[in-house]
This record gives sequence, structure tokens and C-alpha cells, in this order.
Amino acid sequence: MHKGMPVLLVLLTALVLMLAGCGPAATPTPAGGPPTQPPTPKLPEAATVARPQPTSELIGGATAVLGATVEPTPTPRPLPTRPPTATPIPATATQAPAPTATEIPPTATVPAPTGPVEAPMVEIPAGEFLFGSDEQPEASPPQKVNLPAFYMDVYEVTNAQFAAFVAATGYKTTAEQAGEPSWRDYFGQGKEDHPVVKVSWYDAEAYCKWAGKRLPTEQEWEKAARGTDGRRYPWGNDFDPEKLNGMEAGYRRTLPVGSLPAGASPYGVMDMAGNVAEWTADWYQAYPGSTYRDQYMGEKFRITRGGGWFSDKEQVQTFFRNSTAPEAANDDLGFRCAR
Ligand SMILES: [Ca+2]
Repeated sequence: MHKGMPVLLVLLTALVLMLAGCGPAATPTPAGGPPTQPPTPKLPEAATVARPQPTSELIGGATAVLGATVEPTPTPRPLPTRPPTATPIPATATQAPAPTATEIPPTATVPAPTGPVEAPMVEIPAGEFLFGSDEQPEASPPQKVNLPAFYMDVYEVTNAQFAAFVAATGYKTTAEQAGEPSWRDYFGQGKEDHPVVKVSWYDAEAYCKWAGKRLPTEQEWEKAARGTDGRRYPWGNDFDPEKLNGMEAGYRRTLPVGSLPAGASPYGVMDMAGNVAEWTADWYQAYPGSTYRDQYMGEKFRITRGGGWFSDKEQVQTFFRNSTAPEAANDDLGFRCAR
């Protein structure tokens, strides 16, 4: 063997080894598996469109009725801008006292009277009107009655007004004296501008006297509600559950006085149908010329008029007579005063 062979072998071996070490290296797999796609930009969340919330019990009721015609299901994103369905009513809107029915926008609010001196009255002019109806035996026969001019409270007496009377006089109502639920239970619910309830005829008379007024007679009450054209409801002859707080409207509670101005009488007197029935000065007795009699007639029961939130469309008619024991105190019975 050539003496240089070992060196050559060593070199060859080294070459082979070197070639083996420099073979194609495996391509490293990127960590984390297949490459990630660029992130898809997230769509911005659609803005929530807040609907105007009712600001009072009245508005709430009215909105609920209106809301029934609005599609309540969620709208696919993005939400379209849609105009409000109800005209926002400023909380501080004011209204001139005793406007006529046709001048009152249907959504107007009426400020709550805060005291007797602030209770607006309207003059009911002297003259004839149609009193009574042959549709109710107790209210027959219908007849023309001529009354001198008088003034009528535009609104039912409120809790706030009655509270002012009690604060000034220390008066205790018939119900309070008997230890029964009283007007205070309702006043304590934030219902300052609701009609006072749980007041007896004696309580009503005492309030009106303190305020320099008196309870209206039955004839005065009917004229203020009915006007001179013999209408069936304060607003006209056709029943409309949206113009009063009666059974058909479904509120099942009192509303702030003057909440439904579309139901005003021809003289602008509010809530002469519904909300609360109202004490009058008169006993339940037969009308002149009437042959109708029943056992409750006489000086036993006082006439109430107009029906309340629990009364149906028959009982809220302008001529409809109801009567109650003078010491009774109900949660749908209040009053207003005349002068
Ligand atoms: Ca009423």
C-alpha cells in the first residue's frame, strides 16, 4: 500500500462525513401550526336607540296605547334612525286655565294646582240647558232648566289642595275618625296632583267652605258637564274611551287631574266623566214632574255625578245620577267646588 494511502483515506472519510453532515436539512415547521389569517376587523356594536320614556302616569298610559302600533321586535344591525313616535312633552309645559276643549292639544299637560287659591274656576254663563234624560228612570223627565251664572272648579280637588286644608285647620275626615283607610294613604304615594279620595260628603263640604266656595248643586254640575246642547258626554255624543279615565280605558286607578283634556266639557271643565265621581250638594230625590220613586229617595243619600275610574260608559253620562250615603268614603269618589 502506498504510504500516502492512510492520509487519503482519512481525507476521503472526512469528506464523506462532511457531505453527510451538510445534507438537506428538514424545513422547520413553524410553531403553532398553519399560519393564521389576518384578524377580521370586528364590527362596531350598533348603538342602542333609546326610546323616550314616559314622564308621568298620564303619558305612560297614552304611550302604552300608542306603542301598540309600533313594531317592537329588534331591528337588524345597524339600527336605522327612526323618528320618535310620540311628541316629547316638556315636563314644565304649562297651560292657561280653563281653555275650551277645541283649543287644547291632546298631548298637553296640566300643572297640578297646589292650593285652593290656585284652583282655577270657569264661569258657567246664565241660561237654559237640558237637564235629565228619559234614559234613566231616576233622571227623568228631561226638562229645560234656567240657571243663573256660577263658577265651577276646572279640576277635581287634589290631594295637595286637601292637604293644605288639613294643615291649616287640623281637620280629620270621616274615615280618619272611624280609624279606616283615609286620603292620607293615597296622598302618601306621591299622588299630590291626583284627586283626593276617601272623603265623605261632610269632608267635601268642609273643604269647599274653607276655600270660600260650596259644593255644586246637581243641576249646576250637569250644566257644567253638558253645556246647552243636551250632549251625552262632556265632549259630545259618541263614547270614546280615550277621552276619560273610566272602566273601558283600563287605568284602574286615578290619574292626575286634567290628564285627558280632550275630554273637557264645552266650558273647559276637566274630568266631568270619570277619574273620580263627585259629590254634589243635593239629596237623592225625584225630579220635578217625575213619577219614579224608590226606597233610597229622601234625605238619606247624596247625589254623586260623573262616575269614576271604575265606572262604565253608561254611568259616566252627563245626566246619569248616582247616590251614596253621605258618610261613605270610597277610592273612586272625590269632589270639586262651585261658587
Ligand atoms: Ca270626575
